[in-house]
Amino acid sequence: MSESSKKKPIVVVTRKLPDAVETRMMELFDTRLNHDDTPMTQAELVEAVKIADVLVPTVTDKIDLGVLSQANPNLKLIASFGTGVDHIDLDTARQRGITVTNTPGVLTEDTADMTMALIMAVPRRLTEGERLMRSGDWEGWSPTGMLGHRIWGKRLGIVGMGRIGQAVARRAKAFGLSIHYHNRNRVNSDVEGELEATYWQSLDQMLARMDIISINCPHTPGTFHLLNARRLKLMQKHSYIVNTSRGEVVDENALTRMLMNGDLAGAGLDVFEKEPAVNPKLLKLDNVILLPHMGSATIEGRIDMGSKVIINIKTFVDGHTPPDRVLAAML
Ligand code: 8YV
Repeated sequence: MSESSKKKPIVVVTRKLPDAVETRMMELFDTRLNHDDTPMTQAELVEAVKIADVLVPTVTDKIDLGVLSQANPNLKLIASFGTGVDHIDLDTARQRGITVTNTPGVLTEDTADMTMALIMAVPRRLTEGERLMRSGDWEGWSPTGMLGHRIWGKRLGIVGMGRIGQAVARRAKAFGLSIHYHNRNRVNSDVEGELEATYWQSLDQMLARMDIISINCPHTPGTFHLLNARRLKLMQKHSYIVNTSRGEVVDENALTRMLMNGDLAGAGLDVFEKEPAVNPKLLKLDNVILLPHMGSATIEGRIDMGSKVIINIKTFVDGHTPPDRVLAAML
């Protein structure tokens, strides 16, 4: 069969992607789009895997055993639109011979920007100030009005020193923060040297000494509630926590209790344990900035993610190993 007469693979895309990405997918594959962007139910995901050769899910789709066990035998690739793969049951996928790919690298800088924005915004009370302006209650400058805490000279502890953690560290260093980190493995000495970073093998020890903690590790079975109630209690009362990774890494209820009791100074949260649900008590706290999982939300980033998805699918259907293959052992 000639290349052009080969049957195009059926690619089911679960959410609306940027037009440029969708158009290219339509050209290359037998692509089924979700024009109105309504998140799929588990039943709809089951219907999708019954017809798909390739599934393109996002973080909002739970690709679990229930879904994978109904997949048609032609489903050979899950080309996820995003870097985190905690929404996919990787073991079941592997057992069923389904390759999984993601989109690493292209959202590093955007996510690091958002992390830095929160590291600045929480201690400097940015959104509180903005709310005051909009309320019409601002009575003008005063020497003790809206006092926050200085960023420069503070200690930042990064939990997870992968691509995003390192990109956060580069920014934070320029803002005069001293860089500390905890990671499964120590990063190479050139990187440590460039960042003037201090490695803590013990997360507990690091937590107890930092002014700001930034969560930048993936959510895996090993990092679920890594910051549990016990560890959160190790943090100093004046310290802040920022999470742009996954809500599941931090015990959200324990964190909320500590923020309510004044056992922590504040938090900047872009991710939540049960998205889109948020612990309602968090909404009432002034010392917390809440964002709707928008760490990587730039049009440039989304188009780059789409390009990666396309390259992964194209390479795979052409019979090669896709560049961003995820192996459970990598996590
Ligand atoms: C993405 C993310 O927007 O890529 C990730 O892991 O958390 C987000 O920045 C989302 O996952 C897309 O599926």
